[in-house]
Amino acid sequence: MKDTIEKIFQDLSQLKAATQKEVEEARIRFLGKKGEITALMEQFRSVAPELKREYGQKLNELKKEALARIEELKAQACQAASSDAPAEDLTMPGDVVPMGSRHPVSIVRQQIVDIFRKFGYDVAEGPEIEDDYHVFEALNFPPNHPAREMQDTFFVSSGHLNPLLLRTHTSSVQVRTMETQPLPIRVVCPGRVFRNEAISARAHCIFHQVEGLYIDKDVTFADLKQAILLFAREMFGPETQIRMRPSYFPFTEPSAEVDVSCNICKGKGCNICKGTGWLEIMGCGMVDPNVLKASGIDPEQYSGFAFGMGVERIAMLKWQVNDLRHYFENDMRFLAQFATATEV
Ligand code: 2NL
Repeated sequence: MKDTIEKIFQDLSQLKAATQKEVEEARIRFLGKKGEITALMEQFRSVAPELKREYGQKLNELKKEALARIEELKAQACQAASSDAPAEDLTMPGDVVPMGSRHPVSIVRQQIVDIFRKFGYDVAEGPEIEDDYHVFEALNFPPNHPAREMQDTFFVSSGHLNPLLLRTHTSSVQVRTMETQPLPIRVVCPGRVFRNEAISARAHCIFHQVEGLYIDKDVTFADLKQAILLFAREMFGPETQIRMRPSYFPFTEPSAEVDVSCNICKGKGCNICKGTGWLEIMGCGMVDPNVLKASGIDPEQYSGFAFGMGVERIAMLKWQVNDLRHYFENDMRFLAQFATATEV
């Protein structure tokens, strides 16, 4: 046994293992279940009692030595493995990270809002889930108006007195502004709106609106016309002309649709303006006295105008996009065309 111990000491001192695998093999050879040192430990049980002390010490030393040697070889193998890996080539070109850009609807929404901010309007936002009162009742919709039907509006709850629904316009935010803010009011309300409509090239069940409201003493239709003209020239260029056609909304009286002169054909008539020379951009009107009254404003003392436009529609005119669905499909080939240095 003594000789075997000496022999293993010697083997350990000459032991070589270059890789992790070889180190593991060496560990198994000496210390595994059937390893050489493990076998000696077994034999030790039958050693004569007077020799137990001497052999016990030697065996312990041997085991310690084996463990230390294997640790040493393991560390060397680890180091070799990492220094063998090919060095990073610091001259390689970096990964190309594609530059993101704002969504075209977001760019146009911001442009519209910025123009009105320049005119002194505040910006207000409000909840997308609203109640019947703020979307319809306070805006002078008659009780059986078709917009209040399931076919036109997404209902969230069926409570028959004041059901919750997805707002069909951002006028509800202006109603909340009239209820809470001091007069005069000058506000624009951008946001998502929802209508229960079949999706087509010209309609979508979710779209974006910017509505505006101005209430003060002696606000007239002439003020409305001038505000819209200035907006149109900021948005579509200084040569832009506007025209108004009579229309109807429950919340304004009188009401009008606004067209801008087609800046593609300069009024001559093209396929964008369908040969008319005009493009419809928004609806507007003088706030109906019933709407002012409902929110606690005296229509004898105050008057106001309001307007509303679809952001996707303005974006379609601005970039001559012929199908609304492009704005919702998130096809990178479409979206990447709107990246510009000033707008990202
Ligand atoms: C359109 C037409 C419009 C309004 C929105 C409004 C809001 C209040 C009171 C009165 Cl609180 N009116 N908003 C007025 C006229 C037209 O939108 O075609 N939008 C896409």
